Amino acid sequence: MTARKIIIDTDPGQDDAVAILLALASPEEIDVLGLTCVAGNVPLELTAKNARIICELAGRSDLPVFAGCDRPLGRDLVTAEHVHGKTGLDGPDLPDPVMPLQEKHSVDFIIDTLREQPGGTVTLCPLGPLTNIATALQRAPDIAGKIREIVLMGGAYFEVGNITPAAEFNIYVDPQAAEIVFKCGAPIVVMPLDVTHKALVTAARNDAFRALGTPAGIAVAQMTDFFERFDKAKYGSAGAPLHDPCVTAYLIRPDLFSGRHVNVEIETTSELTMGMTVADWWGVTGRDPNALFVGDLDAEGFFELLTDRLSRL
Ligand SMILES: [Ca+2]
Repeated sequence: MTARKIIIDTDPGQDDAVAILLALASPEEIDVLGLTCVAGNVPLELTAKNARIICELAGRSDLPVFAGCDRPLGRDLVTAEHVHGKTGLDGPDLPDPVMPLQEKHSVDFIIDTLREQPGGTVTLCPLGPLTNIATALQRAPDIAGKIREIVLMGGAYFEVGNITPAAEFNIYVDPQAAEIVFKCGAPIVVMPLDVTHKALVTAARNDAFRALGTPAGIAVAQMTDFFERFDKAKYGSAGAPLHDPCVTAYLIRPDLFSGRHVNVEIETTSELTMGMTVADWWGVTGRDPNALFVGDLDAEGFFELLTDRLSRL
């Protein structure tokens, strides 16, 4: 099997960091062409910095990192320092990055890469608001047919929202962008809260990361220590959900996940339910399926994979 070429579009974020580390630790399955940063959990300046901190933690200062859109298409930016801390990567004490940020804009990198690579070979992996991806699709509609697959973290249906009662954070921040992406015609796999809330870092699982004794393992344990306080208090759960790593784990072990091909529409007008992912799970609308909406995962298998791969870094 040849490694799958991907672009990770990201707003790190501790869980973005773990998703990126998992990808970089898995070169047999995943060939990361670049990281494109977007405003989301924290403003763009910080996500572009955090992405480089993570690359350097993984020993990959050679990887191109791009800055992209600093605000949603049609709304003011909403951030999530209440979850991720002031830096977006609170928890471990990691050094400022030395590697440069690329001069090219994230959107241009996405467009150029999809045009330069053979059609159907590049997978997009959005881990934040969909602003960069939607902007690329708007500016260069020809790229939609060249995308192998979009595997994204976002949305919620049975689990309902986390930033509002109806909406998940990534989709809520830029619902107009999400609508463009879900209507673009490329194959889409969605990791909604329905599945990511089952990827819980329990104390034993976090101890396993820490016990790796490597800089990456210890940093991941410290990141989880930081953001689990929020989730434990909010949900009363046994630990924090690792949202974004579901995306990169799916690329390595799709057999760990299960879901349904359904129609997903995005609410873009109602202030009450803005950003809701209306998933036609029961097929009641007659609207054509446009996404694989994932609902379950083998959590033990997921954490075994993650711990094993992190041990390589
Ligand atoms: Ca994210």
